Amino acid sequence: MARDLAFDVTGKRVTVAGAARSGLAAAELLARRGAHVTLSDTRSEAPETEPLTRLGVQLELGGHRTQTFTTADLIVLSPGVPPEQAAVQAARGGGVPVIAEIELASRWLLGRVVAITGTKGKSTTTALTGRMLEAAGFKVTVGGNIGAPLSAQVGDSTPDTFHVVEASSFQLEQIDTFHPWIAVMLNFSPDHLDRHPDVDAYAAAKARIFENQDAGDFAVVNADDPAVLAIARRGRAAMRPFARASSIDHGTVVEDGWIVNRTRDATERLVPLEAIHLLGPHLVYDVMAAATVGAIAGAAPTAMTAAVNTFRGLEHAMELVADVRGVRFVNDSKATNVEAALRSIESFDRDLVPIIGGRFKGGDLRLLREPLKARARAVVAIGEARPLVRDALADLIDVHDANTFGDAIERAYTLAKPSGVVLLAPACASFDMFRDYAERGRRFKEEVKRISVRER
Ligand code: UMA
Repeated sequence: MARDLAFDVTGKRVTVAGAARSGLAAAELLARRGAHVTLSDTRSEAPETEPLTRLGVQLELGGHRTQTFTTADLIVLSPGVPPEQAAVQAARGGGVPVIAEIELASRWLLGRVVAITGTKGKSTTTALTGRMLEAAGFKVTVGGNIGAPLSAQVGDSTPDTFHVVEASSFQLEQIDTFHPWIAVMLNFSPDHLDRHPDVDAYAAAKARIFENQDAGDFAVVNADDPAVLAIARRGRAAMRPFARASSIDHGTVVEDGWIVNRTRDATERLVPLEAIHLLGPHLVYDVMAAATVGAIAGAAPTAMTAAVNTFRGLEHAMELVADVRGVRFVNDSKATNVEAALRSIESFDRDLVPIIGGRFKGGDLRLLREPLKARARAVVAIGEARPLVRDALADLIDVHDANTFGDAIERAYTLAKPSGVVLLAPACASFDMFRDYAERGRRFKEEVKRISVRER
């Protein structure tokens, strides 16, 4: 499905904002397609741009110069660059188009796009969908907000490729023609309120995933989540719901221990629940969403089941790290919002010691009160959000402040002995202490390894 073969940047001046993963890939793609590219970043330290310099990409460091933006023919934003800032606004005001990196890449893709969004579970669903389609023998690329930026995948795109793309609100906010054949919305709850002005703006950004779809496309939506249904109803694509709690007469449901595709006159078995080896019952939804995509794409149930059977989950997403003298350590560093932490906490019955905190992004930490009361021995609070965690929970449950991340893990281990679970489920972003959630998760695993060696 060719997007816009007429889209031509030859000889055009293009400014790319943000010189990290997305920006570097976009700049390289643009330069290879003949554009005069300036890569602009607020940082002063130069990134690794040797191949780009050879392609003629100009580097502008230490801030976004308004002139670099207002004199461009096109601006491409990395997802982490807020579009409200002065240089971008000045250019937009002067009629310069501003697009997201996934929008740029999608204009040159030859294959079909399967885009996956939601507040929680995007990465797991994206990775699993990729595995299922691969197991079924299709040509697949996987990326976007997870792994390689979409711009890095344009070179591999052929008409029979499925591009499985994790799409965040930051990326969707700046699309224009981005047109998924299948768009998946897993769930919706408040998140990223440090970047979006309010929940409505966050929802509006997410809703854009359906915006360019038409009747030949599919919207795979969680029918147990009323917010998702409300957003998806505005679209034109054929609805393919999945649900566990609500009763639906067609779509993907669980029946007799199987994920099945129910139509008005038949039921097809897709994947048995016993093939799922993931910690956390909420992950069944992610498998249902992936199986729905697989069924639409024509993947055989046996291939999908084989992919699920060998899928042990993603790093930093309910990752079982170690069992140290009866205490289990679980890394859910990707639980960067309250809703995600809630699901993570609800995956355990008792003797839980969650580590919560970091940079608060909004949401209501008090939603954790009842689930914690029922199953946690204590909470260890970390980072900038310590006072917020204490205010939300301390009258109901012991809250221990930790000064360093290492202290937090030691303290949680002591509290969880002899047979509890130490769960890193921060409900917050990591940026007050770490580069990103992945670095936080890796540090957690290093500390656990140190404890495990010591306790041998
Ligand atoms: N920068 C500017 N101007 C600004 C702000 C930042 O120049 O106003 C510069 C920074 O100095 C830095 C660069 O922009 O050099 C960072 O850009 P970026 O934050 O977009 O980082 P990338 O490495 O390009 O990563 C982005 C996504 N990051 C974000 O959405 C914040 C990655 O998602 C994604 O994997 C990658 O593109 C490839 O597509 C990460 C993420 O945390 C995993 N996503 C959020 C989430 O999952 O919750 C949405």
